[in-house]
Amino acid sequence: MADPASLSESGLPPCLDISKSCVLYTQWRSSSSMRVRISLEFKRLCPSVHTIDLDNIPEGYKVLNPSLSVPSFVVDGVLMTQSLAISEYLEDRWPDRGLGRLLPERADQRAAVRAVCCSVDTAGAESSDTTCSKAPSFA
Ligand SMILES: N[C@@H](CCC(=O)N[C@@H](CS)C(=O)NCC(=O)O)C(=O)O
Repeated sequence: MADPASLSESGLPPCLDISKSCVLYTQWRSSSSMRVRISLEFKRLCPSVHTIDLDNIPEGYKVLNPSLSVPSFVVDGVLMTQSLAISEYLEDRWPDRGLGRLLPERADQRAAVRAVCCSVDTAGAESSDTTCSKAPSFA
């Protein structure tokens, strides 16, 4: 937990600029991308952020991530995919940053959190109305 003396005017710990080494590729209607954005916000980390239009994916992104999905997180040129894996990477690399831990200390409690994450992930994969490309467009 952050030392109260280190909080900014907003009451939140200050952001750490990681934009030189970390890039997030995201999409506003992507629940998986939202998961990573929440983890980054929780850790108060600010990567470089690029929005990918999933209906018109740029050629460069197709080369970067041939699965053509978001989120992608690139650290020092190394591609990471899968929102849960990216969130656990953030936890492993910056365990005590920002608002604290994403995962509890106790092994049984970590298992419980991971079980919830897996069930949300599975529910998303099995539900057709969470397919991002089928979400309504308001443009
Ligand atoms: N299990 C993956 C799911 C990634 C995924 O399916 N992302 C969706 C957006 S939520 C996507 O990019 N779909 C491609 C499309 O809609 O064209 C994760 O958690 O990152």
